Amino acid sequence: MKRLTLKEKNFFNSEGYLGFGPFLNKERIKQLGEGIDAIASGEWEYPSNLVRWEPGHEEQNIAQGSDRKKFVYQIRYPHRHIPLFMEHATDPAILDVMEDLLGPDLVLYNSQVLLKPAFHGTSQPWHQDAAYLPIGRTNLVSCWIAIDEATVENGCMQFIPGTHNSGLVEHKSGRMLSAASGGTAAAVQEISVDESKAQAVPAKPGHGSLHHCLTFHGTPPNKTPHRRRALITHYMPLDFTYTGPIDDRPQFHVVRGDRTGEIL
Ligand SMILES: O=C(O)CCC(=O)C(=O)O
Repeated sequence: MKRLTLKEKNFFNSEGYLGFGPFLNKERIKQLGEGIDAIASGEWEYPSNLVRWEPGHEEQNIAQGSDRKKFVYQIRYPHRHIPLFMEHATDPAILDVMEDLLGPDLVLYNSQVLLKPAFHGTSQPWHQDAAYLPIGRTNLVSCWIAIDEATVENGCMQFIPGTHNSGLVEHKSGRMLSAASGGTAAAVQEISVDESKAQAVPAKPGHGSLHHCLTFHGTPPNKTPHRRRALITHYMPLDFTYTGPIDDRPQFHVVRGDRTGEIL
């Protein structure tokens, strides 16, 4: 074991999630937070089709300036466009934990930033990540890290323990996620769960949680004056298959093990 205790690993295997930290030091949290803000405010050039907006604020994508960042809901794939986020996705502090859960060879599937602006950050309905990810025949584990303190009130992660053993359940399509021009709109996928079983995992900046791609999870809306930004990276072993449209197939980076540096 590199970073987890046996008890933590056993908890993850039986419950399908684990609160963990710290992953990041203060300096790195500051750099990543500034990077996220620079993309969201339009200060750093970023493909507009990879930025999604809070419902009802799509028009903000053409406005520039510091207010713009108050309406960004999602920044997709930052590791593909900005070296700072690739450094994050390959940070040994994360990969050591992933190795404990997934074994010695790790492939980076993707990254995203999910933001919950103060007062109106919308909820992320209950779902399984596997409903969004066209990946077959493997385990996939997501690493969710808070950039701002995440509390129950401003939208921390919540999990339904043990649900990673349920297989992929049917999701229904909920509200639409809109992208700026050229981006793909997509419906939020949702399931109903027994919320009385939900376990909230609040996180200080730089701390977070790990979850299996079949674990039911979601986040409540942010009704507080405190914004909540989180950076999420997804990892899997080498034995994955890609089941999505061939034209959309991303590059999969091997980030740990004998084949580190290969692109699959
Ligand atoms: O950060 C959020 O609001 C939701 C995160 C989530 O659903 C995920 O990482 O799969």
